[in-house]
Amino acid sequence: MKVVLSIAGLDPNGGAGIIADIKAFTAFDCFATSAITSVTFQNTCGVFGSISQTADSVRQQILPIINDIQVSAVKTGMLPTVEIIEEIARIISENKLKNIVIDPVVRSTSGFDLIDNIALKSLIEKLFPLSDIITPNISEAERISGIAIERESDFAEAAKIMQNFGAKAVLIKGGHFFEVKSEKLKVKSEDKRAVDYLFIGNEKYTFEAEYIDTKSTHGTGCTLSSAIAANLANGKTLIEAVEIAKKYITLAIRMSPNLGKGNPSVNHAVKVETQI
Ligand code: PXL
Repeated sequence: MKVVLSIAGLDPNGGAGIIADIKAFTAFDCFATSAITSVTFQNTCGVFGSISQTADSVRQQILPIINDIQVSAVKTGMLPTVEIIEEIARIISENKLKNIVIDPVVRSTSGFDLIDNIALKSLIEKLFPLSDIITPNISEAERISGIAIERESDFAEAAKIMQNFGAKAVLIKGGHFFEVKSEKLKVKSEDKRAVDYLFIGNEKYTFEAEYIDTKSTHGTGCTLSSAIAANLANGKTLIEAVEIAKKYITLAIRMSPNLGKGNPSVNHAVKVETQI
C-alpha cells in the first residue's frame, strides 16, 4: 500500500483541506498521512478565520513520518507563511521526496485569503522548482502569471510563465473559464464542458468532462490535486493520473451529499476505474 502525505490546512467542515485529501487518498487505496499548516474556521457558507502553525510545528509533524515510512507522493495545499514554505522546501530537498503535487491555494471560493502576497512569492520561488505538477485554477493562474485568461490561447501563455518559474508540469483547471465564456456566448447549459489543460514541456493535453451545473463544489481543488498525488504514488504516469483524477472529481461533484446551506462539499468517497 502506497503512502501519500498531505501538507495542508485543516477545514474542520470536512470538505476541503486535509480531510478532503485524506478521503481522496483513501478512495485510491493509498495510506493517508498529513501535516497541518493552519487550522481554519469555516463551513459551507464561508471561511471565518484561521490560525497558522509554525515552521517548527510543521517540521515536527513531518519528520517522524518520513523517517519511519516511505512516502510515495506529497501534496501541498494551504501554505500560509513564508517560514512554513521555506521549511517544506528544505524537507522535500533534503529527503529527496518524490511525486510532488503543489496546489497553489490562494483564496477560498468565498473570498477569504488563504495566503498573502509575500508567501505566494515564496511558494513560486521555493516550491515550483521542486514540483512535478502544479494545479492552479483560473484565478490562481492569473494571479501567479499576471496573464488575464480570457481566451483559449491565454492558458498556454500563463502556463509557460509558470513553467519558467520552475514547475515541471502545469494543470490549469478551466471549468470556470467555460462558465464565463458561455455566459458571453449564451451557450445552453447542456452544451457547457468542464475543461482542464495540462502543459508538459511544449505539449498541451486537454481533459474534458460534462459540466455539472451545481453549487456543490466545496473542496474540488484539494480533492483533484490529492487524487493526482495518489495516482502518481500508485505508479500512474502524470497524464494517466490527471485523466483518472478528472473522472473522479466529476463523479465526486455529481454525487455530493449536498450538506450545508452554502456550497456543499463534493463526495470524496466515490470510486472510479483506474485501469486506463
Ligand atoms: O480550496 C482551497 C482551500 C484549501 N485548503 C483549505 C481551505 C480551502 C478553502 O476553503 O479551507 C484548508
